[in-house]
Amino acid sequence: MNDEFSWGVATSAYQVEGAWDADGKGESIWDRFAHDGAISDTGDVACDHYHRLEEDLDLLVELGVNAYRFSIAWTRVIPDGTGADNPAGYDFYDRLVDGLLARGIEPVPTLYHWDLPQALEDRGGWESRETADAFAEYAERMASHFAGRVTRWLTLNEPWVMAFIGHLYGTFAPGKSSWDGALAASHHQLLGHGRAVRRMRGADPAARIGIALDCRQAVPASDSAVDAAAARHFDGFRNRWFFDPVFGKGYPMDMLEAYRSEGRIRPGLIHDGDLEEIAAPIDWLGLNFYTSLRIDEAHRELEYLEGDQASPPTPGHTEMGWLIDPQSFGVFLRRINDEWGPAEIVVTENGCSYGDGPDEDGRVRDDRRIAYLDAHIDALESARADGVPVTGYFVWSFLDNLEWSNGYGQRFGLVWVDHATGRRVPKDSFTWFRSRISE
Ligand code: IFM
Repeated sequence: MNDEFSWGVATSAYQVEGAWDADGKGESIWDRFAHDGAISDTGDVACDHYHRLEEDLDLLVELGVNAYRFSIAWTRVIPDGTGADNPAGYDFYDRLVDGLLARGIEPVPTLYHWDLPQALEDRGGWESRETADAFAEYAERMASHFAGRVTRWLTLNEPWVMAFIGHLYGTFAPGKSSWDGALAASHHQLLGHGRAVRRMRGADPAARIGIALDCRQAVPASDSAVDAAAARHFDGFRNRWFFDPVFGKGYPMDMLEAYRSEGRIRPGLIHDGDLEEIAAPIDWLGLNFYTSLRIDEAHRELEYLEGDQASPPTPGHTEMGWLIDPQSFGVFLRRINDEWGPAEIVVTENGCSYGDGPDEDGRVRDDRRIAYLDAHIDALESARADGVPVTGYFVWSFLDNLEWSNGYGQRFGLVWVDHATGRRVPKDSFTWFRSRISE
């Protein structure tokens, strides 16, 4: 692991790789969801990173980063999720990892960025306890295969999104919608995380393992007691439900009681010993931060539908409709340190969507992205100066990519991608980031 601060960029497999069925890859829930027409685009080609690997690795060198966060597509290495390996899939990630190491860039893989094998979904997916074991088995195989080459790992990316957008709102794969299913999916992901941590340590004692949790800072919309209570409830739904058990505090009692009284949790979901397994000590926390929300009584749970779809974007918001609030970034970093106390925090995602493309002279002038990133890095530096142990920062994203159900219309990259041809054009923010991290 680097002793120096990690400056990097992040991507995920389904959003950039393409080659959805190449060289023995199995079908994932996102392949199925997109092919069923649930979203307007597909990741079949995406940024064609699978075939443009060398070009993209060279771009990372040009950017000057010392770390690169990517995800492994489970179905590329184990097409059915359990059982036989696919050697060609391992070969792709070997080339990626070795290509990074040869260029002096640390590989930081995420094991699960929402692309569950469809074969596991057919057996119940994350609503089934068996998926936690399948995940732990897959994690162990990866840790064993990459031992000596990969040190820092992330188990899950943003389990809240998979649980609630995938299983309650239904706008992400697998497109389900029930409270008890969503809470089962959240619990089994966390159980899979805890089991994976233990098995990965057995496979590679040198592995340094974390999880990437996303958050929404919840700010009461007014001074009223009702809005304060709504913000607290929202914080439990969105943040504490994941942070508390990972850091050994169990599920927040207020949320357990609320969910039980509303009949939202399946009886028997949480087994004796599960919370101890989920709290398997981690070496570092990955934090994904984008925005905050003003919460009132009417919006105490439906944040994604109500908050994220603001359209058209207003000043002070990105093109996702997300409020720009670097101050809340600093608040949340300090809170993590005070409330959960991880040894290290790495900001595994931070960034913004703006559609700026090449001007007549071919240059992409994305000044709004530069302003967003600059303000957030300043907030991070200030938290560090106050003693918050932040050891890395990754921009989301390296390339303009498939923004899930928003398709290719939302662009988060430091590199503009022409999705018709695959042509890459580094944006002004690329040049700016290179110079900011070399200061
Ligand atoms: O694109 C996503 C990413 O996959 C997970 N975190 C948030 C990003 C922007 O929505």
